[in-house]
Amino acid sequence: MRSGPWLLLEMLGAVRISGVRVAAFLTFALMIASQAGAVQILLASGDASLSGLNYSKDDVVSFDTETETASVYFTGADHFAASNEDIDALQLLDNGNLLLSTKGDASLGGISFDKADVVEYDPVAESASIIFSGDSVFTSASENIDALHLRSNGNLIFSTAADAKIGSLSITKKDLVEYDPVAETATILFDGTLTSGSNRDINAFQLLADGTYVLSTAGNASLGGASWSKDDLVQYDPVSGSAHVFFEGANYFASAGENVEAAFVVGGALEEKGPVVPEPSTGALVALGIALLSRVERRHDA
Ligand SMILES: [Ca+2]
Ligand SMILES: [Ca+2]
Ligand SMILES: [Ca+2]
Repeated sequence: MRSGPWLLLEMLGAVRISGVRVAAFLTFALMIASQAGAVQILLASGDASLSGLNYSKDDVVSFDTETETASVYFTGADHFAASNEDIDALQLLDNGNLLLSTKGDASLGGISFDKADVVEYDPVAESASIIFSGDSVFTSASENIDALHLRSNGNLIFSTAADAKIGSLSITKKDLVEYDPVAETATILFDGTLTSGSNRDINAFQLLADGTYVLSTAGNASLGGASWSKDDLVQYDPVSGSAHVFFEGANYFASAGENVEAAFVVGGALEEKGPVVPEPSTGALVALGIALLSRVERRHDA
């Protein structure tokens, strides 16, 4: 099946030889529109209402950026041993298991863990294992992991909810740390002093396939030309230093001041990078197609 430029060339061929050329352009415009920016975001927050869906702080919600609808992806009450647990970091693994951390002590899949731990949970088998034991890594006490991403090489990238120490390494809640569980070494991946704002505590993170970051913070923050609130999600390019908001919570949460505390973009890719460019509507793409068609026809008539 042809795609991209090849398909475009075939469409242009259809314009010259076919009586259904407008339909061809409409099909092309609709195809582009349906591919533009359709992303599934898994997220967790406090008890909230998102796009009309009421959910709890122990749930994971799936939000579709194209249809702007939300559905419950993981119902905490069906899995946690106790009610009112609070998910504060998550990642969906390729095998369907969830990596998560909670804001307090919790039990899931027959094991108990605390806020500094990262747990891998199999929601089908309802079994769990601790893949990162915070208390055996942090030199400081009572730490809380509030953002995480397990790399394919086995390293765990995380943030903490307060200043912390791993050996001689001092960490702030605004930083991202990469921990190598084999060498038992930790390094600062992202220096929180790069951000500005009232509360730059990173509380959601994902490393995307192209090397860019998904970030959220616990308050208002700015980085790379973008400013956002705690209910937003940002994509940051550490190479170019640019950032843009790709999920604006104020558009979808029923209440102001919600806090996205965990997020994972399914598939690990966002199509837009760099500064925010308003996405063209289907109508605009159809109009562009018709305008191009009339130019082609005029040239053909000349
Ligand atoms: Ca935690
Ligand atoms: Ca943090
Ligand atoms: Ca947030």
